[in-house]
Amino acid sequence: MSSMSVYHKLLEIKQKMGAGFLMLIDPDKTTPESLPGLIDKACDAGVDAFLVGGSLLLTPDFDAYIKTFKQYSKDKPVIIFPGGVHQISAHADAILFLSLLSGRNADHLVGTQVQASPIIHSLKLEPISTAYLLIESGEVTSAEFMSGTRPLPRHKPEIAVAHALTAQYFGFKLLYLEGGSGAKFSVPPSLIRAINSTVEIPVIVGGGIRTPEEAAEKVEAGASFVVTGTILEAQNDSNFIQSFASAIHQIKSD
Ligand code: 1GP
Repeated sequence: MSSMSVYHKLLEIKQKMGAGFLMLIDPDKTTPESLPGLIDKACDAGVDAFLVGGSLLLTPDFDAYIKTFKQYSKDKPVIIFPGGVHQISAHADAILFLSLLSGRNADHLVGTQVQASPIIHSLKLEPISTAYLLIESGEVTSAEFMSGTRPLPRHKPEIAVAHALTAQYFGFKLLYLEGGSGAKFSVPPSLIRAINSTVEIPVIVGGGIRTPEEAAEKVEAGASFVVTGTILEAQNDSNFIQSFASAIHQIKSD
């Protein structure tokens, strides 16, 4: 990795490609044997960076997992997407330093982060401060259940915009609109549009995105980054991953 921060690398990807394609890998859903092939395929097919993590994490040795991951990820950033304080590793390039701003559970707003900060500091891991907003997506998701918080209503953009503005005024660097992994319905473009026309923070959209067309729709609405996990794990096919990359990258910024 170059000395440029991962955050700036992400901004550069957005600037060059119009939007970035982030692939979420859940350590609980991959085996050490399948990992090299999967990462290799993803890098060749146009994935810009990897998010690694999950809301449960049954995999016993997260550190070793990330170390192995880094052996295959070439120059693509490996960013931890933590489900808890046990998902921190010095082998990653950065960590999304999340605050679950849509919820009112103090542990997820600031408590876990206070436990994690000294560890992140001692490991010299780059934290990327990210406001995490759960958006209602048709049924109870793991993120909703595990955090014990209610998601924001999907058809009340003014509530989501108020949260997004709060994130901006707090100084968060990224805003993650999350439908939840495997969500029935992904985040509506109308909501992304409302947020994007009000705040300046780059927006990540993920959860339940199953087709390249749906991914493109998020970018057209203003998403700077699109995350897909479940569908790529299920299909595990180069052409399919490539079609997502083309859909996300086709819309260039001015
Ligand atoms: C979940 O946004 C990510 O945190 C990705 O969701 O697994 O549904 O693609 P999917």
